[in-house]
Amino acid sequence: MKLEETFRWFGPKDPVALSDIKMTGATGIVTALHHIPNGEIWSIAEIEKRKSEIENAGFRWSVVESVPVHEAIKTKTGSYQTYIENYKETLKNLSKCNIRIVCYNFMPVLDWTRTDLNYQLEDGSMALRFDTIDFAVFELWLLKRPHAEKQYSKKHIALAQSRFLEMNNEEKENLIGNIIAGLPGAEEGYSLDEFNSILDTYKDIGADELRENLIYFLEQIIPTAEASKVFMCIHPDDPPYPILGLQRVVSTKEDILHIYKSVDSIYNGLTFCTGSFGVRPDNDLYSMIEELGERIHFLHLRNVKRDTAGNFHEANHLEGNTDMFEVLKAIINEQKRRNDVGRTDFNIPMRPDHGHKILDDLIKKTNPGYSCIGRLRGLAELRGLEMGIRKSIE
Ligand code: CS2
Ligand code: MN
Repeated sequence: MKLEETFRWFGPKDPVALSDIKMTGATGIVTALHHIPNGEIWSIAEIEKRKSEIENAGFRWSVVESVPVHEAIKTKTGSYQTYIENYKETLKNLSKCNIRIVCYNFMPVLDWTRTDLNYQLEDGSMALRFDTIDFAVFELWLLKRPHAEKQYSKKHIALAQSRFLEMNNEEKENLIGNIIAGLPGAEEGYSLDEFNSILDTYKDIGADELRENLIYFLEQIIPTAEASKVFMCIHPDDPPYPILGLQRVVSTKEDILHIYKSVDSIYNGLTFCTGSFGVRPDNDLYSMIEELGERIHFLHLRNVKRDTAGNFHEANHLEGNTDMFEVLKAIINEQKRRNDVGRTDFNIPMRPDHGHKILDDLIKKTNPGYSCIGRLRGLAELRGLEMGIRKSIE
């Protein structure tokens, strides 16, 4: 009943090659056709081409992460119906190629967001970090988002102002790039001017409207997913709360239960990301796995270290605020439940999500968060923890 060990690979241009991933012990690959513009249909030929690259290297293409959701669908404007029909065609084509788990997210405009991509830890490794004061500097003085100050306390504004005054131009450019250039796997990157205009498209979209647009999207595509036997699994918001005046509605257990109930199908499922959910101290990950487990089709296991001011950075996989022992115990209980009711999907694909830059990662070009050796360390630690738990209960 072992979890399927997977590794994310961004395709032939990824500085981490399939031959590198082979040595990590992972057997499954998580990837997407990142070269196809957001909203276009993925043809069978393009899917098969990528699939054969993966299978020729001795892997299974276990999960698509992601088939991106076009902004027009999230705002339910313009050609959203066309993009929904295209999404359905992509799902049918993936099914014809026997690829059956599709991750996606519904974060408006920005995908996962960090302020620092090279946060130095005391052991010399580098981590990704979200600093709330730096983020305020970006929003208030670099982006100059109208009325943004209303969302900050006077103290926060004062702290951000003094940090802004200390920053040189290179630091300001770096901060802007980190936030809007789009991190790996994200759908879009923007210039500062483009960014302000696209934020505007969401000015009348509050949490209720965004949630309605998500449910509408699911009501349209889940019947196709069911017919094609493709398990959809939404990835939570990262960070898991509204930013830049943009709402986020996939951040808590209640958000997921609403999604589950609105389209009641096993094919309307979840990517359980301990890193994203774990940013919120009010998310009890262990009970969330118990309650949401039935439709968890994909696992991102990583850890974050939070402070009381809302800042966080990526921690080593077995450190940070989340007890990964308790997480894996809860996952193993879910696997047992599936086995007991005769479900065969208990080898849930898992990936070590992000990793620090360590050792040679530090002298090589790597995608932020997607180093080779740092992720390898995470995978190895998770593998050992899972084995220890499994053997102690067998
Ligand atoms: C990660 C991201 O945010 C996360 O937890 O899984 O790196 C993910 O790749 C992006 O959201 C794009 O899918
Ligand atoms: Mn994740």
